[in-house]
Amino acid sequence: MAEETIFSKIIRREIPTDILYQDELVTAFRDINPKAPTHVLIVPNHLIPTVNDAKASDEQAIGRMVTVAAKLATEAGIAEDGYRLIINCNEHGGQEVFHIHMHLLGGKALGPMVS
Ligand code: IU
Repeated sequence: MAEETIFSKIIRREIPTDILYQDELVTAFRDINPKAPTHVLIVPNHLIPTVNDAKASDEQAIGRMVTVAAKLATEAGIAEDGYRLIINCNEHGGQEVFHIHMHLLGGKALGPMVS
């Protein structure tokens, strides 16, 4: 069994967090250390440590992460200008919290991806 992270506590609302959206599959909340005017994390409610651990049975939750990101981008008024979705994986990807999360970043021109 993978070890829970702080995100499980956020999902269960055991830690005060700015939760923007929650349903039976995913939860979205503001990143505590925003890197852009809009910086939201969208996570599956059940623990999947990394993208490498994603199974066919996780596809519904992972797909929901994308549609919820688009909904939140629209609500934030950044959909038309555009935004970036990122999922980091393991050390080279810069993953720090081992519970899959999609970053929704926008509200300014982010420029090209860094190498
Ligand atoms: P990463 O993809 O694992 O590198 O991103 C982790 C993100 O989780 C990072 O942007 C943190 O600011 C964010 N975060 C958070 O929003 N709340 C927390 O309690 C913790 C990390 I720990």
